[in-house]
Amino acid sequence: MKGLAVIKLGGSVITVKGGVPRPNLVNLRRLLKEIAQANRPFVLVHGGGSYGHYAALKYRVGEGKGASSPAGASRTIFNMVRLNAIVTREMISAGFPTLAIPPHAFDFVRDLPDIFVEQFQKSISAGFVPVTYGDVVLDQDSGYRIVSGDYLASRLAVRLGASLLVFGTDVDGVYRSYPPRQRERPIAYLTRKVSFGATSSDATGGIAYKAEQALLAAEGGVTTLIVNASKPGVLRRALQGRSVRCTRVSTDGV
Ligand code: IP8
Repeated sequence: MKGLAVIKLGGSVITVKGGVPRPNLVNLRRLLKEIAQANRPFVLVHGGGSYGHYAALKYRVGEGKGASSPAGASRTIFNMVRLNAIVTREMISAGFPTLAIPPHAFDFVRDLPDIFVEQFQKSISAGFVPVTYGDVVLDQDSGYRIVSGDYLASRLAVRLGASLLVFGTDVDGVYRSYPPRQRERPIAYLTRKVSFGATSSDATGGIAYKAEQALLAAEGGVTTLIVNASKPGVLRRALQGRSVRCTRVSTDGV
């Protein structure tokens, strides 16, 4: 769909870090206002933050069926449902006719199931704004597994033919060093040839995984940006096609 933007809001931006799940309503409400100001069709994907990652690590859901149990997976799913209910409530308050599409209701063996993608197409056609999120999903090969919001955002952007994919994070982009040196600027154009600093401290692979998903979306023809959504105005400007300090993900090194 031409003009469609897929927006991934990172859990680090819309929740408060820590073992106790807590939303960051100040950021969430500001970002929804910015999205409204940008005035373009969009699909929202959100991450897990203190709702998803703490539970996923505690119950070892990311390590698969051998290490974890359906009971732990179920608690992790419930935490994400709680966060999604808050995001949905705030989207409705911000004026968006929101329709939540929970990944855990689908079988994700190999790739996004067609029926999942069709739910987005049908809900957009019916006038809704769809929202989905990183979750635990069924997988007929492995039983169940985690899918990250980054993966969903990247695959949905390609499959829905979106024009723009914005990863809203709490940093200005991807850096050559990890942790970034003082006053280091983010990589302006990330390609497969550029090496970057990365660590994996969460349940879904951190910045390296995000960069890979962003590269796959760019290779699928979607303009892809990694921006700092915790800075006021950045997401709005990115959605309006204005220049922002960020990492632009690219296939050809331009
Ligand atoms: O924060 C994580 O999604 P992400 C989902 O987008 C769970 O990686 C359940 C940890």
